[in-house]
Amino acid sequence: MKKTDTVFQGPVEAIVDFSFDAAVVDVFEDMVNRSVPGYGLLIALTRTVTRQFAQENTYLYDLGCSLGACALSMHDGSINIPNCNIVGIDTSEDMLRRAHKLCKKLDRIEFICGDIRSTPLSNASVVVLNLTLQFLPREDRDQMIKKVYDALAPGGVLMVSEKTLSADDANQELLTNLYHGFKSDQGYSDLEISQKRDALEAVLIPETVANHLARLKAAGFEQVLPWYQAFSFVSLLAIKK
Ligand code: GEK
Repeated sequence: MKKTDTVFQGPVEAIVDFSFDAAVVDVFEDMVNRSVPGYGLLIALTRTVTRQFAQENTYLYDLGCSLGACALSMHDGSINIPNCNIVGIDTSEDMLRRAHKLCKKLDRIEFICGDIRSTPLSNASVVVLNLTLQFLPREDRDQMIKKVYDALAPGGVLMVSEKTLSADDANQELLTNLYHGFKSDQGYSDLEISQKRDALEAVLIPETVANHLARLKAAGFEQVLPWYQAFSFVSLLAIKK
């Protein structure tokens, strides 16, 4: 059964940087569903994108896989494609311990505990960075995206979903207020919302959609498009021709 996220419910004396530790893993499904507007839809549409782009005899990568929600969708979306194997990669052992349990009967999915910046990727047709790039230091992001481009076969796709920053101050303020409204609607108190925001401040560094598009194009992706948005959460597709 899903446990309710109460990580930031009580007053925290000193805010420490957010991390994907055992306490977060324990409530992760509840936390991500109540904190990312449209999370369930993004996961469901990963299956649709996979069905369109997965190629036989290739790997499908879920980078920063957490509990493997995208890996599971990629598995379902590639069910009729011969010899497609799914690889989920995450640095958090606590996450992967649970991901293994959730996916243990599916022999096409494997999980690797490692840093996506240094784990080799190759022969890919679908790569997903769902809410993960935002946790890498900014200076490592160009190289990460280039590495994905190099690992993709022609016709392959990268799906990047991120919390983004608006280029316009008034729009940023409006989207922030709407997002806090969404979190209140999910039952989070003002204290929980502000303590979580403070804990994420130094570790989740959002960028503008224009920055993301420019980086994807600079890496070589020939077709790049935003295809989904819920408040500041935006998803982009980048296709290698
Ligand atoms: C989902 N994609 O449910 N290497 C590997 N993993 C990393 C790294 C890194 N350098 N940095 C962070 N992570 C998931 C949700 S959560 C997003 C992704 C969120 C991992 C980190 O351990 C965590 O599991 C994940 O990236 C980010 O669709 O909770 O907002």
